[in-house]
Amino acid sequence: MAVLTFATTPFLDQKPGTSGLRKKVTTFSQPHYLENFVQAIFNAVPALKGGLLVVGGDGRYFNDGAIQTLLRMAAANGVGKVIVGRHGLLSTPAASLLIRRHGAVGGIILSASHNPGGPEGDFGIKFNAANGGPAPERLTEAMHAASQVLQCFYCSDSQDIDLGSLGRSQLEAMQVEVIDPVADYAGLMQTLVDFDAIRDWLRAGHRVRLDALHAVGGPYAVKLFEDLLGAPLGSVRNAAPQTDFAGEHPDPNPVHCAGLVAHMMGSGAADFAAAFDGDADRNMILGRGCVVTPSDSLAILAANARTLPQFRDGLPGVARSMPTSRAVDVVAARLGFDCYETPTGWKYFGNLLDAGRIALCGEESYGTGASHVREKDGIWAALAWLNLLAVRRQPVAEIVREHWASYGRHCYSRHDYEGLPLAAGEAVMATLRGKLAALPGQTVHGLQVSLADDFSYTDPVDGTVSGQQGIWVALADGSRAVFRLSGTGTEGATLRVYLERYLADVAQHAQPAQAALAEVARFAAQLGDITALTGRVRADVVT
Ligand code: VG1
Ligand code: CO
Repeated sequence: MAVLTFATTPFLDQKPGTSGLRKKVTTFSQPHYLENFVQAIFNAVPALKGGLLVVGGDGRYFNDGAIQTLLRMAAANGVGKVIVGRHGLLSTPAASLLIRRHGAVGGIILSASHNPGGPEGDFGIKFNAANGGPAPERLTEAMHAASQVLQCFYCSDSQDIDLGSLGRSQLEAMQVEVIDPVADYAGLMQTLVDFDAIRDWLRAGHRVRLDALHAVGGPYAVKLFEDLLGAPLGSVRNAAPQTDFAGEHPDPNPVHCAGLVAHMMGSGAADFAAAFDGDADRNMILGRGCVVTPSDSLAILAANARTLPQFRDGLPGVARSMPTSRAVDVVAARLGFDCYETPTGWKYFGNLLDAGRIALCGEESYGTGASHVREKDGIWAALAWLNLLAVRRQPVAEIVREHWASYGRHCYSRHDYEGLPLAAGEAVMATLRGKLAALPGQTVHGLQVSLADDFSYTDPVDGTVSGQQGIWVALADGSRAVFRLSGTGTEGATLRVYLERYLADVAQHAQPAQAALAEVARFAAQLGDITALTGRVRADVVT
């Protein structure tokens, strides 16, 4: 074995987005592309020399080869020890847990999360810091900067490591430990959630359906829901991780999980269902005859926090990303804890969680999580909901209705315009920015604007300022429209339009969200000049 030095030249596009560097597999498999970014990580995080690194991925196409390269480069860069999941698998929340539990300097997660996989699909790589959370902006900026001046990378010429069997081996001077990807995580869950209560609830005849969407959540879900909680075999669907997610989109929302939604709307529906994304950090919660919006899910978990052993002592505070509905704000105000509004992306919750200011947080994009790790956690969210059902002994739909009756309903929807030419996406944002100053007081499509701004966030813990995080427009009737461009896509631009309308009157709560939001949707489309600037008359994905 020998450590070799390879001369290289920078790739100009190695700038991490909302959650790591995501590109097409075809981009990542160019000579030196992966190696350059991995070397940029090592250059930006010198503490990895001699330190402990956690490595794993969601098992998508390119995962296997990339992990071997990563291990050879880690050894060549002097990493002391690597902990890696068997077969190179780790869900994102499990990786976060391992970093924290073993005192690692950080972790490298190979995932493009909810993006499609396969040779024509997407791949991604992200670095999580010692707190287990996604690298904060200053660190991703340092990685990007390192990638732009890169002249060489270091790699061992060793053989592939056998990742199929548990145990320790040596690669150059680096120790490699292959671990069971599920064990620590399953152990942690049992300290947070009342498994006995859920077992009783299941024994009473309640049925659950969990859909892993052929992704890494499968083994975790089988262990927790079937093995440990005793749900019948087969309760977890699509449980075997596949490199191309069976050609499907591993994104748990009603559009990409139409079959699951149909089942839950039908006569033979289970009592509870959930689906997870490619790296198992997202969740969609469903009950018989209902899909719970992620914003409502966060608010309902916050309102019922004390039913969960993890939150027995109550919540210090909660946080949501800016486009997430304000349903949780209303709960926080009534129950008397703080509520923070952060930019989109889990990295912004890290400081608040570390400082103990919040213990629960979420995003409208089917992300919910808590202080037990520093990532959103799909399986945990499903367990927290089951805990709630086991305590309240009511159907999901009834819990949601009662929540709305008590707090009012925040009707919510996200309209995505995908695969736009970059210039078109940027034109919509520029047009909106140009209109901002004059907007308050104006009437557009019959709706009056009360306030509007380009969201800027000052981290209350370390003072970091993040500007231009999305344009929000608040209407006089309490509705809101938010506009931003996706930072996880790999093709052109994706424009996200987030719509919210507050209905206090219980007599209005039963209406379908799209009907309740129709006016706000027209307002937003007109304000952003979306048809004129993009040529699109309607959104591609409405969730
Ligand atoms: C999207 C979501 C965001 C989420 C991010 C990563 O980002 O909107 O809320 O944090 O994906 O989630 P964007 O920039 O495309 O809107 V995951 O499950 O892909 O790690
Ligand atoms: Co994800």
